Amino acid sequence: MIRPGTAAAALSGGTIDFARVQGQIYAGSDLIVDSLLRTSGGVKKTGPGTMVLNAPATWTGGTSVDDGRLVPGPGNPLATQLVTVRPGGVLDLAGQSTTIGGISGAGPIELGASTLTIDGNLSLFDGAQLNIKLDSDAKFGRFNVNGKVALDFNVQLALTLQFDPTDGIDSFTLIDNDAVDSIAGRFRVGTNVLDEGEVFQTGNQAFRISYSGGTGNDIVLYAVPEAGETSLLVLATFLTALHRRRVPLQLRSVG
Ligand SMILES: [Ca+2]
Ligand SMILES: [Ca+2]
Repeated sequence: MIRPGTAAAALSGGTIDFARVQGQIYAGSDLIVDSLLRTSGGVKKTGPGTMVLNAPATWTGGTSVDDGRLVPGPGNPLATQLVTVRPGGVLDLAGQSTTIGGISGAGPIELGASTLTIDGNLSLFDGAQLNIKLDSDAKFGRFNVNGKVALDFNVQLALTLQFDPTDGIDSFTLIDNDAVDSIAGRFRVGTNVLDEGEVFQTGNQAFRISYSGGTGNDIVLYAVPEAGETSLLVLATFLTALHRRRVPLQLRSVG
């Protein structure tokens, strides 16, 4: 186990060989890892601090984030890793798009407005939460999955809206799922599980969700008018029609 303590630290070069033992790296504060880690037992990130991995992860046995944050640095260091995000940990893209070999998640993933490409399966479980920013109609957090997508126990979707989308025009492909396999499971917002075609509200914006959007197996959000706007529109149309028909209102006493 490597434990630099509570000060910011760096593993700045060479190779650290854990042999067949799991490499546990405790980050009490910010920890930059430029050293190559070698093990066949996998690597586990613990401690409340943020570990930025800059060296390519060439070990076997997988990677898990048990506590604190794991940030993949530039150059797709986790491109061949299956990353397990445990409930106490966070996988944080920190503003950078990257490729990861696979994700099995029961903790939060901070996508921000970046793209996370998965060269394998995306499997999210109870406790998983996707934090996604919509900066514009072109820049928003999303997954490109070259594998299967499973959202078990209804994964929490937390959107942060940074602009005002155009109703009926703007759409956001949050999960671009390759091939023809359909997505298993559903998103939820708070306690509301989002069914196919359901409209939900984020701030002042309403979205309709589809799990069969794009090429037929992608999760797409469509900007739509708010429920209030829709009912006002319906009421206005009704009143106009009533006015045009000039139907006299008949009052009838009861009893
Ligand atoms: Ca697709
Ligand atoms: Ca697929």
